[in-house]
Amino acid sequence: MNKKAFIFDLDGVIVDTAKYHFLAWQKIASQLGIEFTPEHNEKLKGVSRVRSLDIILELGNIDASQVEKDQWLKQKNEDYLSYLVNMDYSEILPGVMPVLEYLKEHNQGIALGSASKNARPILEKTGILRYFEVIIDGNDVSNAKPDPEVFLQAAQKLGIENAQSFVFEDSEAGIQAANIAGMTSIGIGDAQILHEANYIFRDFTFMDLHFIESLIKK
Ligand code: B16
Ligand code: MG
Repeated sequence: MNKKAFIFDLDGVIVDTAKYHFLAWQKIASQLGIEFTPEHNEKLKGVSRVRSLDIILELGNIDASQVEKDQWLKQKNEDYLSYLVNMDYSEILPGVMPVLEYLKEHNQGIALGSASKNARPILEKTGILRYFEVIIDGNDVSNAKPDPEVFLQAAQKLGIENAQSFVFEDSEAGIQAANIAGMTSIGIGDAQILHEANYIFRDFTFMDLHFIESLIKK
């Protein structure tokens, strides 16, 4: 059987939670008097919560104690979670469902490979948890993207070779992680930011199911 691994990032690929991360980080940044723009936010995509805070503090040249950092991390996550309360099926990005359905119908390996520690509740709230045979998230890995750990674990758990694995990613760090893992990287988003990807699509509505069919047959 031609079973391949299809590994999906979550934020920015399946759902647009990046906008909620941005709002929550922006609050912390403005509290600290740091200017934090959507351009800065690009650097946080796919990056862990702890590393994201460090990047923001570096932007403002702020030295903080661990106690202060823990407080801001807690505040950021509580604020972020408050945006997720009303999340439902309607927040799944256009074009994602036909791809998940197609892969399921064709008995392909489907995994989640996300840096987020909130991945499971998001999949539950949007009602798509059942599509995923394997979930590897921020609770399972010790090395953040661009380290390939999250994708390597996903493929291994699916029992599929890295070379037979395809990764959908919206972040530069995630594309680098997939490439380092020896997987095929498929960028979802801005072609300039994701130029290192093997394939790039503006979003899933630009991806024909024939493309997925061709990956399965590869
Ligand atoms: P959390 P992904 C990543 O998810 C986000 O892109 C990134 O902005 C966020 O900081 C990270 O998850 C951690 O998320 O605070 O929920 O644990 O894109 O890898 O699915
Ligand atoms: Mg992402």
